[in-house]
Amino acid sequence: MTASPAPHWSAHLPPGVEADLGSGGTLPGAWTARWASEPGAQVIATTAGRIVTAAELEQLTAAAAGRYAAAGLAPGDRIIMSAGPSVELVVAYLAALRYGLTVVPANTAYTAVELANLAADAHPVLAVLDDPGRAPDLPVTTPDLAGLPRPQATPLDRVESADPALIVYTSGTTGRPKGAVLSHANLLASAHAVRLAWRWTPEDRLALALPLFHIHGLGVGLHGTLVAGASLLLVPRFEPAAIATAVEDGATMFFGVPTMYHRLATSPHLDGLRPLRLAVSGSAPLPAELHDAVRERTGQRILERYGMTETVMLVSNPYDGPRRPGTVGLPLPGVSVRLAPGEGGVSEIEVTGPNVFGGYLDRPAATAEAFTADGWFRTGDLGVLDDDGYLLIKGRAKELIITGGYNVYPREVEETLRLHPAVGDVAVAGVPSTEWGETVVAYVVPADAVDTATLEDDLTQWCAGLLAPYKRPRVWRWIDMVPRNALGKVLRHELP
Ligand code: MCA
Ligand code: AMP
Repeated sequence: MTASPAPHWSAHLPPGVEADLGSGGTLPGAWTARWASEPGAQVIATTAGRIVTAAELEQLTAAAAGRYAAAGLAPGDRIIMSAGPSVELVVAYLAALRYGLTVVPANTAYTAVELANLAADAHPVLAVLDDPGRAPDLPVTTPDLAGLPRPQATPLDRVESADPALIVYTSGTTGRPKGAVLSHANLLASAHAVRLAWRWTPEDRLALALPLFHIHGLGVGLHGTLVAGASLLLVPRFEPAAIATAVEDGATMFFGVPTMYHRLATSPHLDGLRPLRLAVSGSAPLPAELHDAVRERTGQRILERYGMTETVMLVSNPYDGPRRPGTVGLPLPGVSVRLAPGEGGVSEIEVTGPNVFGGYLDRPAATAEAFTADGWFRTGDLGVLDDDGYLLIKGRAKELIITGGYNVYPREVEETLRLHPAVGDVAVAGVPSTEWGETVVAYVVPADAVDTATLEDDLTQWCAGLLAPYKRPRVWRWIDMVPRNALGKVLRHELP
């Protein structure tokens, strides 16, 4: 067993600073303390010019919590949130946590079928959706909560640090989705860790163009901003030009997935990154060539970090000190990383820390499998440590495709395609793509001799009704047989 040599946390901390990763007790505890100390501080700005101060955010979230109470929701209830970034969505989200609800974020690209699968597992009492038609079987409201009764006075900020804040669904590999339950303590520890490591201060303004239904946008971008007492500029849709404008308007930080950096680097707006204090990349591997190209052309040294839904943020290149392209850096404050015994120097990354979740909702077997006997979380990622303790991610033990920062589980796509009568057998895999990191490819054995052009159209239609666009195969290959081992497991590396 190789453990990342201690003490690496100090590499992330300014001299003399001790990390108190529980400061504030809960997410609302940390945020409201900031709001009370600087009521006039700007917290949210929109590209349309709207400004929300700390005092306004306190009032807006209290009123929104009052609507949940008036609608008969009780602390501990679960609500689905699936909407594009807006002040209303942020207010509805923060209010839910202040009131003690557990939020289940869902991709806005999910079809009604995917949303229904998630609801069947999480049993939400309400869904907050841009398009209420997406959840015909649930009580729904839009992010402004206009569908709920007028607010009633209600106690706020009574949650405890061990209470669940988020249930984030990560996988459809076993047919049923798995919800990772993250407590206030887990999310708070990670927000403080990145606040300290990335020197996030109240003077910072984050250009936030990430979706607010994944940990990257929500748990790092939004939570980090609020814990730091900083502000964010909500960019409703990622476009290179919009990021350049956000920087002109005073953004000091930008967080993106590698696809976003690729698009910036191939646009006329890359220079817009130059004035940023910090540009962070995560959710998928950032090619070292892309890191180098951005540095050469703008001077910006993108800081790559590594995290997961179940663990929030784990490892980061240092703010002060060498940022090594092709590595994800050193364990963040509070996090310990080790490599399981493996062959050839590459083995599974295991982690522990206050940021690591307690388990999957109602899935004792999956939870037990996710942890080692001595309680470390198995990431399913493969890595090596360099001589200075920097972690390099060398692949995945889990079957997962990451396209544009979104996760696609080959099994879910295969099971969807197998239901089509013209499909005899099928395997799905990711192939390298410069823009997306990986692209989803389906290898289909037709059930009968058919015209493959017609079959491609039929299967494309089929997927459109059942799968979010990013999960749908972009390339179709017609094969005679799916390579499998003696146990029937698909040998993806043997696919043509
Ligand atoms: C959109 N499309 C995609 C993707 N996004 N296809 C594959 N992969 C994707 N990620 C589809 C669209 O539906 C459309 O399909 C076509 O691609 C072109 O869409 P386009 O307008 O170009 O895309 P976009 O809307 O600009 O989106 C690209 C994006 C987006 C901005 C890179 O994918 C994105 O926001 N990604 C970030 C995801 C994220 O936050 N991940 C964090 C999760 P058609 O042509 O058929 O209409 S991981 C996490 O949270 C952990 C903790 C971590 O470490 O961070
Ligand atoms: P998710 O389950 O959506 O939270 O995705 C987490 C997965 O994204 C991790 O297990 C890794 O496989 C991958 N990931 C996140 N950040 C990085 C990174 N910087 N480099 C490589 N893979 C990453």
